[in-house]
Amino acid sequence: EQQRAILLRCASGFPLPPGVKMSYGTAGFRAEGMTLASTVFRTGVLAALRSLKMGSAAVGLMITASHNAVGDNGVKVADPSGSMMTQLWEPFADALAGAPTAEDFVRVVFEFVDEEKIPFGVARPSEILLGRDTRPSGEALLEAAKQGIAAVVGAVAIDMGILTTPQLHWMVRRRNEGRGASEDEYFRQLSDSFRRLMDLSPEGTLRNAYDPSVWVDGANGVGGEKLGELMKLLPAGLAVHVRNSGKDGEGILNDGVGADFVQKEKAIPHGFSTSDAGRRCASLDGDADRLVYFRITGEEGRKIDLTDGDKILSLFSLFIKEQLAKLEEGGEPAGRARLGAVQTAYANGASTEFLRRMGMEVAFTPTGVKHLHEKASEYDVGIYFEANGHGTVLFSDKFLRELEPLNAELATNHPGSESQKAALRLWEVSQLINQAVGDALSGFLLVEAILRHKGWSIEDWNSLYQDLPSRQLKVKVADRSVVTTANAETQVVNPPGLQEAIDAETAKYPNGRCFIRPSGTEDVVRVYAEAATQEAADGLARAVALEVG
Ligand code: NG1
Ligand code: ZN
Repeated sequence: EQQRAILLRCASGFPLPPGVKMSYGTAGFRAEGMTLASTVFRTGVLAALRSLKMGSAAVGLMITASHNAVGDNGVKVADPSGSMMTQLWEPFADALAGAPTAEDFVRVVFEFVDEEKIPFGVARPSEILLGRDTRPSGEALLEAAKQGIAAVVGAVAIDMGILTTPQLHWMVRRRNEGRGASEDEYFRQLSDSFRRLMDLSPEGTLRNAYDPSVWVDGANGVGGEKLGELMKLLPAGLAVHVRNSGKDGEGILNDGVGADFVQKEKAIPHGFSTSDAGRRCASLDGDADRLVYFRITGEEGRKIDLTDGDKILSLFSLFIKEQLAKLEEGGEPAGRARLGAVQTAYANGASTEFLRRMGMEVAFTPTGVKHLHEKASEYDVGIYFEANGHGTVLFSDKFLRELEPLNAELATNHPGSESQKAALRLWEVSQLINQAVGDALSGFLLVEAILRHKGWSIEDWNSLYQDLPSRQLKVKVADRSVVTTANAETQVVNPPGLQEAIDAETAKYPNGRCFIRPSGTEDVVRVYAEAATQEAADGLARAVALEVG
């Protein structure tokens, strides 16, 4: 009863603005920053309840709108494992956020508490780790989250400061493993495993086209600054030049910069020019959970060669498969690990074909890392990437246990056999790459380590396969929720007749492929088309966009 009174009093301080309809979409709640205070307060309550439900394990609450405009903001919850909050709780999140009055809100909370048998008043405090990106609305929203957490008896907020999204997920996971979860430890783990991977590069590689200099577009967000800190710990042998780091005067968050811009527009971001032609460049998004590479071509009429998430997936798959093959040659059981790649319908068709030709198992899920992550965790080694550059590599406990004895042996038997070195490399990859969620900083270091290992330039990497020409469009509609899909979003179910119309358009184009789905983060329906030529892909996307809007 006391809890009910506290919640009611606190919630009354955060009324829902009229006309706001929130839904826990692809990546939490997103909206104009100033309209979000009520939603963030309520998400604070949600996070506290989630922790109570999970035996008071630490959970995370991140305030960010990723690649969206600087005026937007958003909020999402990380589960104790460090991954996205279970989808089973999303309907509750929607109900909480949508409750019209404070009284309704409290009623929804207590109905759910009963239903889920959430224990109030347990002895062990529930910890909610808080993070936010650099958006100006972040500070006030963080305060709202703290108040939401404070309104739940037994819950405590721990403010971890300004972070990348993957840093917060990493911290939550580490904290629940009973290991150090500070930012220093994050940087140390990444830089140590990167250094050891570099030390494991073969002596004389067949090719030697790797250039240690790389230029990184920080999207004027949190990633550039964090990369700057990480660089202080990196060994010589990698020269990182950060641009768009968000310092005063460098430009606006995600405005003509960042991974989303580079990938969707296939254009040169601000801060880069044709005088950078030929250089290996990378681009992070606003909260540093996406990574793409690009090379400015300097060719007439052509802006950049994009090396997207699909190519990162292909590079990681190739490297890991090679190391597993060495283990197998050495007669190690770990070499027979089940390796899988996970993609969405946005993956370029040429990447899927490349992976399959390489002998990879490829699975498809709907958009959103929560789906990809879950699928990838079914493999011994599961690699997932969205074309936009969000992804990581997941290692099962069973697989890591098989590697451990090999590592111990190597330590006492230097320099070790090829299979032992392969085991050690895979072990270091598992330490470097974020096991909680896709992480642009750790992904970046893994790309660099592999390119160096292979002695490859960005062109070598890019020529693994040629992308099929593609086009993505956004269509504004009155109500995007009228579009529903099935089969990993490749088929429209509603409105009736629309899929037939898309099929009819697609049939007009050789090698055509096209699908539409409502965005979970923006008020649009997305159209994706692929075809034999760029003109054809553009034409198909435009024709289908007309059917939609
Ligand atoms: P929506 O708006 O649902 O398409 C976008 C991305 C997702 C994912 C989320 C989270 C595309 C086509 N979609 O989702 O892949 O990254 O944002 O930020 O890039
Ligand atoms: Zn992001």
